[in-house]
Formats: sequence, structure tokens, C-alpha cells
Amino acid sequence: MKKVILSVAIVAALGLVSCKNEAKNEVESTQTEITGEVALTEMSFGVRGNCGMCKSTIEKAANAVEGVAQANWDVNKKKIDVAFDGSKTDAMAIHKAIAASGYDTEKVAGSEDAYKNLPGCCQYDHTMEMNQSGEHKAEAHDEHHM
Ligand SMILES: [Cu+2]
Repeated sequence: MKKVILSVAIVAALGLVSCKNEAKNEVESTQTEITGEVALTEMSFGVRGNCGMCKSTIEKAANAVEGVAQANWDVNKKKIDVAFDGSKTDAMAIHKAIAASGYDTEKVAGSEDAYKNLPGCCQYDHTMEMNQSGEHKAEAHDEHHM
């Protein structure tokens, strides 16, 4: 008799676990639907910078703009990909926020004061080409081997 009770308890416990999993899945899919309803504007533009620290500063500045959902700066291409809610912000606000952190964008020159406060390795060349193909590094690598 005890064994029966025990197995009933196990079955009940298993049922509880699977119910929890289902509930979790429902929440996740609802969240996906909600984000799917917001039409995000995606765009990319040139931003100068040198390294991984530049990347975090640039992305942090872009992400701090209300309405920005995603920001990803490419160190090789000197270019940022952003996704934002066009009803909350616009491209120019993102350009300005990045410039305020010390970095030049295609449209707005970086703040000189912020630039001076960047770590030495991050004080990029103001004549640096933006929107590069990203293949320069690979080519240089090949030459090195020859
Ligand atoms: Cu840097």
C-alpha cells in the first residue's frame, strides 16, 4: 500500500514538473510575440574606434539612448549596427550619443573632451576610414605569411 502511495506521489511530482515547464514555455513565447509587435528600425553607420574597449564604450553610449534595442560595433569594419524603436528615438540621437562619448560617427564629430579622457589605446586616428569592408585585416594576415 505504501508503494502505491509513493508511486502516486512520484507521478504527481513528475506531472508538476512538466506543468512548470509548459508554463515557462508559454511565458517565453508570449515575450517573443510582444517584441515581435514592436517594429524595430535597423540601420548601420560608420563609427571610428580602435579596440574592444572602444566597442564597449560605443555600444554603451548607443544602448543608453531610450528606444535602442540593439547595438553592435564592428572593430574591423569601423561600423555599428543598431536596432531601435523609431517611435522613441531616431538615428541622429544615436549619432549624438556616440559622439558625446568621444567617438566620431559619419555625421557627428566626437566630443574633444571625452576623447581626451579615453584610455591611450582608444585615442583613435581622426582620419581613420569608416565603413571598411573588414577584409583589410585578413589581407594583412596573408601578407604576413608570405
Ligand atoms: Cu579602444
